[in-house]
Amino acid sequence: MSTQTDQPSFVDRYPEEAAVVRRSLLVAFVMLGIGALMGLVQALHRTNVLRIIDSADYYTVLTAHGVFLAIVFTIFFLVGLYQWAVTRSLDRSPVDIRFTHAWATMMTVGSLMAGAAILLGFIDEVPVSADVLFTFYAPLQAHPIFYAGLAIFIVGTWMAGADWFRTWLAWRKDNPDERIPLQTFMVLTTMIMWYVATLGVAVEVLVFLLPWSLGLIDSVDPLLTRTLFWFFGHPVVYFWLMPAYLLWYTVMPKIAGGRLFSDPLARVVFILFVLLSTPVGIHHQYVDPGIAQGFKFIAMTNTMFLLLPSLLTAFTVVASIEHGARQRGGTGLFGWLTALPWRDPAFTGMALAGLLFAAGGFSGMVNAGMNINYLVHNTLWVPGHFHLTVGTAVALTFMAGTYWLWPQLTNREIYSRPIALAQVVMWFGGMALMSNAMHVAGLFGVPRRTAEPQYSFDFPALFGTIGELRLQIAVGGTLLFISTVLFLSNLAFSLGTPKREGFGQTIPPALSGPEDSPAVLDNMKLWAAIAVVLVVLAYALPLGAIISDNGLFGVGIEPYPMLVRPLFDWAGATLAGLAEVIA
Ligand code: HAS
Ligand code: CU
Repeated sequence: MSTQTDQPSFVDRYPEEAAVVRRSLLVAFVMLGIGALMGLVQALHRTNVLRIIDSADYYTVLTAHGVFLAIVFTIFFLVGLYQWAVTRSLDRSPVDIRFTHAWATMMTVGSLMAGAAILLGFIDEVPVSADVLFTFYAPLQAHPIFYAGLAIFIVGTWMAGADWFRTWLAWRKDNPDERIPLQTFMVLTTMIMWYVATLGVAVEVLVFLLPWSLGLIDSVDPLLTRTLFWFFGHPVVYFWLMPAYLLWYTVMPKIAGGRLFSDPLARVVFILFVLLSTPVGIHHQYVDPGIAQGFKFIAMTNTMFLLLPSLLTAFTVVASIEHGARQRGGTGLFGWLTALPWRDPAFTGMALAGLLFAAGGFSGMVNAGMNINYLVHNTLWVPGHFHLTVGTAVALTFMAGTYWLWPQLTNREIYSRPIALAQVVMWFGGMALMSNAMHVAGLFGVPRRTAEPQYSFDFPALFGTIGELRLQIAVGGTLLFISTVLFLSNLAFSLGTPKREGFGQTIPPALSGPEDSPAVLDNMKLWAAIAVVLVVLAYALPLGAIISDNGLFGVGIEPYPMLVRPLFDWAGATLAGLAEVIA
């Protein structure tokens, strides 16, 4: 958290940009609150501890939980953080701040549309619902407002990326010989990955799901739309992770009292994500019929390479905080650990997030193995995995990062440091309990995504091992909910702490700086081009095979007449009307 400094804070230097960042974070936190409430409801429901909803509404709750947290909370936090990072590291305002407001508004409107479509599902009298879960697989179908909202939200993120690229290009004109500052480098590489990845979901939604839910086409092919979804659905997990990595690489060493160990390694890591994030999506489809084993094998191999950037991150980030600890007087092989600023919730939150990510990364490796995946796929193991990754590595890092960032955005201290510390520790404890139990329950075959998991095993077993796991999940989920309430109320009270000066922060240069890294690393065009080639190699054949087997809209369904049929109907009716008038 902030210590007194004589630097002007971010909000003093860039008041309007700080307002955009604050607003984005606030939207993120509102979504976090709603999503967390849904999480509590479903954790207690499916463990049969407390049932306040009808099981028929379970998918509405689960969809709200997944979309509000995994899509809206994460991405709104990302755009706020990245706006801060670009402005700060280039020391420059956006080229046109109206454009910045425009994308923030687009994203908000899109989220409200998709969110409303989901929540209206609770009201039986209203014919709008979107109980399609956060993966919105066909043949589950949502109201068009859901897909349209999603599309608008994504266009908003594209505009945000364009805004940051524009700012960087303007900066480059004035600083032609300088290396891209690390934080901006991270933002730009993340966005290149995002542009490539979102092509899949854009085609899925605009060409298939939206026209289908509008009734313009009769059917879609579930395999094709799923494959397009996972084209996007794997890289989206790095879209959540990369802003957390930005905080781990650039902020965490600073809070630990040290410096980033290696700027070149950090650049290499982000480039590896650009190259490898997308050509792996089929690892979510190992059990899908209709995709040849060979393509699944290629996806598995690429996934194993994709472990590299995170393993490099584990090394670099731990080395950087060890440096910090030694600067603070820490000694010994492991003794330095005690010299870290454990009373600082920003540090402790990020460090605990990293620790649980080591476990989440391990369960990711298990998922990625084609043969072992058959054991865990569609079981509670998978939610166990992603609550450690997106639910902790990402979400806890974002909350911890907020404790550090918020005073710089508002000139107000966080209301209570001890509550903040308790909050991050409670998240760690709750998640350790819940995720571990989910992993184990998954190995017992307990399925994911069902309100009545007991169908899959004997009721008496509920009182045995699985019964205990059930309680661990309920207790863990409750702790997570309390932790979220503490986070949000601490922040709400921080809105009222007195304003003062002295919250400015600088980020010290890396031990091995950009001058040590080859200039080619900054060649954005080159990496974007290679990324596209790899995606084409990984996806052209499987997509081609699916389309040649099933057609675009399902076996035996001719897309052409279907797409133009409404047009024909309309033209026919008009002609008939005209003929009548003439007669
Ligand atoms: Fe995953 C399913 C494979 C990472 C999220 N994943 C999911 C789903 C989600 C998700 C949401 O191959 C479910 C989707 C659905 O609804 O069906 N995942 C992987 C692999 C990785 C991985 C190989 N996943 C993530 C991340 C996510 C995420 C990151 C979100 C942010 N995942 C899969 C597969 C499936 C899957 C299959 C499909 C399963 C199925 O059958 O449905 C890797 O990227 C993981 C690499 C990570 C590591 C860990 C490195 C450790 C670090 C810690 C450093 C420590 C620090 C602390 C900083 C190798 C970096 C220091 C502190 C001190 C005090 C010293
Ligand atoms: Cu994946």
